[in-house]
Amino acid sequence: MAPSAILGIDLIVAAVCAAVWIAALAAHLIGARATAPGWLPAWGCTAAAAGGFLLAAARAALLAGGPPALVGDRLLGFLALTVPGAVIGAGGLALARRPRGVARSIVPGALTAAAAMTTAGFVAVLTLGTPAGWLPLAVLAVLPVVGTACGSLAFSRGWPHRATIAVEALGVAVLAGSLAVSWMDSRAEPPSSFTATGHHAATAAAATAPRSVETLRGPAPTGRLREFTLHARTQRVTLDDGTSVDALTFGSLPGPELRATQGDTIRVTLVNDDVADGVTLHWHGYDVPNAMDGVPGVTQDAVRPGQSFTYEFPAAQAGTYWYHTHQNASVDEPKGLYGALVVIPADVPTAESAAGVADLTVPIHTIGGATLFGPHAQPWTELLPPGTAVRLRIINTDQITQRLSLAGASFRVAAVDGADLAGGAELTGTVLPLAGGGRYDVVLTMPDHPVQLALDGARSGGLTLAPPGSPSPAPRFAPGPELDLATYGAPAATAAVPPADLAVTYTLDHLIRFVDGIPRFAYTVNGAVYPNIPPLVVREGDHVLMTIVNRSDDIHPMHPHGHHVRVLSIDGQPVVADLRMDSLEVRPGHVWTVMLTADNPGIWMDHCHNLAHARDGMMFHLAYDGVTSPFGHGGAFANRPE
Ligand SMILES: [Cu+2]
Repeated sequence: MAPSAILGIDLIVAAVCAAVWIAALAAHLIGARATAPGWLPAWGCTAAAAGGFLLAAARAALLAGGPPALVGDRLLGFLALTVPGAVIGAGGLALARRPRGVARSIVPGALTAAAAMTTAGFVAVLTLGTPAGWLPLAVLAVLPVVGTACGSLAFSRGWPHRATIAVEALGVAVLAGSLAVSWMDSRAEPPSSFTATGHHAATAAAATAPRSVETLRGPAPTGRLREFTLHARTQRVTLDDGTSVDALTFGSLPGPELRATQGDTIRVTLVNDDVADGVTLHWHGYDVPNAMDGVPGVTQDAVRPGQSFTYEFPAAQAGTYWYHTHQNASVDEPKGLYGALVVIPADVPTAESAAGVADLTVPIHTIGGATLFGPHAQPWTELLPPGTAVRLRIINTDQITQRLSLAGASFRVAAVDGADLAGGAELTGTVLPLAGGGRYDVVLTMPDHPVQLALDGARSGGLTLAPPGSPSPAPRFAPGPELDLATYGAPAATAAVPPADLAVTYTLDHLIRFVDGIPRFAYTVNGAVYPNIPPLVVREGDHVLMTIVNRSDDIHPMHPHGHHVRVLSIDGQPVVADLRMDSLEVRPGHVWTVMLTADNPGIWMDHCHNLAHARDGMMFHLAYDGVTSPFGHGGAFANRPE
């Protein structure tokens, strides 16, 4: 069984297990009344208790089959809370079968304890996370005892008509316990702590002098200077299907495509006309100097209405990238503050320089119920003569994974996340799953009939490449097997993977935590939420082996800023090619191992690019030893990086 299935079923079984013990307690309490039917206290209790035992056995079998890294905390909560609760409850019922006497008064206390402890066992599933600390577990274990004591007291004082006190005390105790656990794990580290920790602490004295992120700029401009100005503004946009949306744009929807040639210098002036939240420009996948990364509160202050900010960086990497605001990004990026950034290798023929070449950028974005392919909500047709060498630069600017089909021609995936992928086989009918924020460059030779790019689940839209004069039917998604990035591309020399200087594990989860002081079902990294997730502190030149474990029931497109990582394995399967990515589609239950080479000093975000997940906690810093930031969360500029 897939680990995500184990965790999901365990959540349900734990809830039902708690429910049947609460039912057993209720049967006993109601049965104590003179008017209750005689079978209720005897058979009702016994049946519920038997159900509780069977469910506990089911949890044991389920968790025994899961990898310890994924189910360790579940086992801990199960063994410490659910099992003792079931034993105490069943023990109390067994004693009650003896002749009337002292033993009979044990039953309500035992059943209250069973209900409280199995409920705490369920709460542990929602709150503990990995690595599971003993302290939160101890808090959860103590509070059922308090609830049990209060409940038992109600009986010993002869308050059978107020027996609901027992259940209420239980509920209050478990609620208090779960909030206490969530609160403890929500305040692990002080925010903005970028001092060296872990293996570097001993050598921190030898570190370079402190440097501010503001000093981490690129070299003096070289090559041609490519200058652009982007005006961020509120705009009502009429789409080509006739509908209108209230958007935030960089002048158009999507923002203008910025194109440069490798070796140029890119200079972009961002002017905020009237976006009240403030804006920044983050260059997604482009490994810019840190001061140009556009993260409010880390590398700059948000650009308020009427203000401007100039970004400048060398066009060192060729490939397909994109830009978007990083201020209040979970709200404002989906509204339209995004565009494509394309850098062409200096020696490659382009549509401008050579005949028979087509190079189309296809940012895909969902807004107001419409799916945009580029600027088009309606099906978009491009007329191309047969034999044209086509490159489609597909960008997923949405939060979720998008599944694309390309029908009518065989094709190759030539680049992933902007980085060339050599030796990929020709594909036919293969579905391309693309992570939020991710990119594929797909190449094909135009046949003498239409080729259609379509999105799974889209109500309209899509791209048709059609020979002149041929009909162009509306694109439809064509199901097929999915591209497996682990096996695609030419084998890379495994010897080229350097030994790791540092190994870290990040466990992604969905747990109850306090975010901005409010308890929520949050997205956690190692049990904590931003800004309390300890930063990953590295030194220049470090090779960091990162293991990313997804224990939640959502896909998390993890996005390290400023670095491409080399992907070593996906869900345990070694990656064949030299695969470099910046947007990792970590699916539920999957484990990725990647190698990050610390070659771009600064303080960088590493976060889930489902931006709502980032807002709800799934965001931390990759900080180079000795780098400091004068910027902060909130403040006069209301910096909100998520
Ligand atoms: Cu996520």
